[in-house]
Amino acid sequence: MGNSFTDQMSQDLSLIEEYLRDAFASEARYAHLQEAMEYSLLAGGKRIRPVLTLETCRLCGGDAESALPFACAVEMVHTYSLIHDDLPAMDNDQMRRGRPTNHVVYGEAAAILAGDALLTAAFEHLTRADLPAPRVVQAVACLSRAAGSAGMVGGQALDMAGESRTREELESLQSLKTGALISAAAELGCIAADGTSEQRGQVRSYAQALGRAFQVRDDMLDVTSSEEELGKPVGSDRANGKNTFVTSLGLEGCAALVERLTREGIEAISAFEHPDFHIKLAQSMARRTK
Ligand code: GRG
Repeated sequence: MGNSFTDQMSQDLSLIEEYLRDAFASEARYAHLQEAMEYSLLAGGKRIRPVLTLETCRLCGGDAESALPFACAVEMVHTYSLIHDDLPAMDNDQMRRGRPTNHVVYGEAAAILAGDALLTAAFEHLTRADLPAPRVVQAVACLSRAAGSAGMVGGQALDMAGESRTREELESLQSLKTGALISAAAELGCIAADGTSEQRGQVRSYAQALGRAFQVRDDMLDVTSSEEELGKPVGSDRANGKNTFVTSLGLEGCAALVERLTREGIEAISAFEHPDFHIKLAQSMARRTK
């Protein structure tokens, strides 16, 4: 595949950045609302979820660009979740994506509204895809389920409950809080391409393994990385007395688990004819340093 992983990734990233930059640019500006939305949405971020949508669409035989509104809708939901997660009532974090958090700059009320508006805009953007209506309906069903009480918000509620938990409980909390949206990102690509239910199952298995590895790696980086590298505070899990994969498995155990999950993900995606990008993505996620 040579350098084509990097080329493909930069091509996807330019499409995503351009779409996100334009998404609210021509809207009427109400107080600081749109500015606060764009402050977090355009602050960088790895864009793993929208890349997964575009590439999974391609993997299932579709035209990746047709999935761009789906891809960016997921990034809007993700950005809203970060803004709300950083609020004083939740994690009370001061830095995110290398800059002061949304509420630190715009105040709590504006940050809540920016998150609300990004969440609702995501669903409007799903409907903007130039795809047959039944696929758009499936996309709405997929994203709403993953983002809501049966997915990300449910996981966040468990996390906020703050009880000490076993490793199994931690796994199921994380699969809701982080895994559900990562899986939806990939499934939306399959939906855009009108993939078969068998393909959707394979894509889901890949994304679930990737999501689990992603979270374990995140816990490792909270211990081994720096605020400069991550763009957000480190050591916060330990400071908050949180039970993490590192506290239950140690760093070496975590590294082994990331390896195993990455292998599982690669196995699931290898059923496709051209899985090269997804394989490289899983490997680069396992080694990520931010
Ligand atoms: C507030 C409803 C609500 C949900 C919050 C996802 C989430 C749920 C909170 C984020 C807390 C957190 C740090 C989780 C660890 C894994 C994770 C989702 C990290 C952030 O995602 P990245 O690394 O971030 O993809 P970037 O900035 O690169 O997009």
